[in-house]
Amino acid sequence: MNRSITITAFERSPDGGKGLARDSRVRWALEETGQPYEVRLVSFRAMKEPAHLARNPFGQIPVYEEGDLMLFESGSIVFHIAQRHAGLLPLDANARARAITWMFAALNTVEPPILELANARILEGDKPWAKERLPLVQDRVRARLDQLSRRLGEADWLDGAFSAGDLLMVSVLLRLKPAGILDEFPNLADYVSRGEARPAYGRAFAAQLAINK
Ligand code: GTB
Repeated sequence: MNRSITITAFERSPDGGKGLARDSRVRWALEETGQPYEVRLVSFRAMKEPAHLARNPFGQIPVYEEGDLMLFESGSIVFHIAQRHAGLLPLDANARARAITWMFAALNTVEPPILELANARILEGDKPWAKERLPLVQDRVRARLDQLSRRLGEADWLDGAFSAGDLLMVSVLLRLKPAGILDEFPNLADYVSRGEARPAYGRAFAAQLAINK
């Protein structure tokens, strides 16, 4: 059986190669675990057509194909990669459960207010109520970052060695760079920089940039 890996990414990412689209976290996980992969590029129009909807019912990227396995949802894909290949989850059962908890925390607790902020700035910026709402949304992000910052403290990573939890948390926090809020929390800004300095992140970033520059 053909077990080669193919992921689906934007033919042209709206971020112009900043690496903020969610194929980046999947590329990063594949690079951390040393898995070669191919990329299928899709246009916004093709994403809503039946062929792509069969791969992802929400008409989005990323999609992951490996033999007869087809997955969507970046968190699920990173989890799958981390379970199948060494390097992203500890072997000790309790440490593994905690790393998985951080994966969920990144996607379920930290990413939602960050997405809300991105929507408030980009999609709703021209609405008459945008100016009033923006500070509220920014403060919700600050409240989460404050909690995360206190937990991280002076540690390099969230719970011991770098894990899929850090990979997702750094990926989520990267989305804040354009808003400038990350710099209000120096230990989180350093945490993100440590993630970006990983050679696997560098390879993933360069691969998406090569498509989008
Ligand atoms: N929960 C899903 C997952 O984690 O996989 C969400 C997937 C998702 O939102 N995909 C987006 C998409 O396909 C691309 S990543 N959108 C097209 C559509 O819904 O029609 C989100 C994204 C887009 C653009 C930027 N940017 O320009 O900075 C950043 C992130």
